[in-house]
Amino acid sequence: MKKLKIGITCYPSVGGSGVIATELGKMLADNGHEVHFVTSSLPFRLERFHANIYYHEVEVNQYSVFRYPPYDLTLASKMAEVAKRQNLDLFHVHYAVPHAVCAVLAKQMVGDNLKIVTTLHGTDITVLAHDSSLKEMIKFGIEQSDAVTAVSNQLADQTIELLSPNKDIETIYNFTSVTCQYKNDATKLKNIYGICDNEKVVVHVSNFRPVKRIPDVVAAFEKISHNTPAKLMLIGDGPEAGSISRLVREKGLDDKVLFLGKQDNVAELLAIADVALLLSEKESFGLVLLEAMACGVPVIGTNIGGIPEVITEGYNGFLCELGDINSVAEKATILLNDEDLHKKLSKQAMATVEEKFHRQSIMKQYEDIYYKMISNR
Ligand code: GMT
Repeated sequence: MKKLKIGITCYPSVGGSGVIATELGKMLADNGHEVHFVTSSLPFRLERFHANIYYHEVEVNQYSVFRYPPYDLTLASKMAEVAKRQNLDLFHVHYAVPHAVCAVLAKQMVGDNLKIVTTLHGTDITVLAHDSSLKEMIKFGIEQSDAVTAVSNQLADQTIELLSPNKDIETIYNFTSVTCQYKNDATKLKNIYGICDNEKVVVHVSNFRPVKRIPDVVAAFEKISHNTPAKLMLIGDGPEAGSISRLVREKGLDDKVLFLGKQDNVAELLAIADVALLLSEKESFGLVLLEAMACGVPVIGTNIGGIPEVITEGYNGFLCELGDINSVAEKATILLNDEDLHKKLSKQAMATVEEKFHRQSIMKQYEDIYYKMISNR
């Protein structure tokens, strides 16, 4: 099979979509394809040299004639320039707005041979598609793409329901490159954070947006800690960080909650966790659930969005209804105090990652789409 020249555009900062775009790019490069990232800064997991990977920075200039810097136009122009110069076969963009729309513009500048694959990750559908000023633009980005994927069936269905696009949307699940490699260093790390041997570790990882419902995580942890000696690790940062730390203080939980901020290598921290909580009100997939499972950590999530496609009740974790703190605390308490059950779910969680979300098989699904599009040229 001919190796491809693939452009990738994503949000490079910390976040599941950037992680997926970067890890997929690395796997494609390992498989012999030439991969060109066109982004506003270096994607955070692309820190080291990687053969077959090139990085093209989008530099947005400030001109006094513009009230706002023209990021989207500069990106489209950079995508066209790279596509022409490197003779790219396709652009794989993450998010319909602005990235798919920028790719459409780039394609118009370069010619029809450049194909566009758009992956929907959630927010452009679950939030922006409700905004009438953006709805038609999102639909346009989807319809003008040569192929469109969504990270869960629920997101694909929701997109069709909201936008009725004249385009098929294929589900390709997320995957993770995180592995269980740090489990043996757990005691050392627990000592560093002052976690006693008898204490269980509950973890939540997110970008601290209101949609993640961190107050529910804190409330559930408070109930868990009544019966079970435990610590809560909060990993990440974002708009809610200040109010959450006030909430923790008001509840008198200061000595039980660790605020660890943004962390590049969550796998090391997940290695000391006993259960991960993701109690969001919107979540198209919940990549952090998969990362926790890969580290053998059973998960508890809300029965929302794509989460039920990741969590199988009683197999790799538990599902609870949105806001049902009592049920979260009850299920977590059972899990944390039943060693055999915990062992079984931990093993099954790792098996889920290998079987349903296997990284190589997911890369292959993307590759198949790329080759199908190229063959239609
Ligand atoms: O959850 C976020 O706010 C970040 C956002 C992103 O761009 O990374 O996450 C979305 O994409 C992830 C990767 O596909 C999914 O795992 C998240 O569930 C999705 N977030 C939402 O749907 C809220």
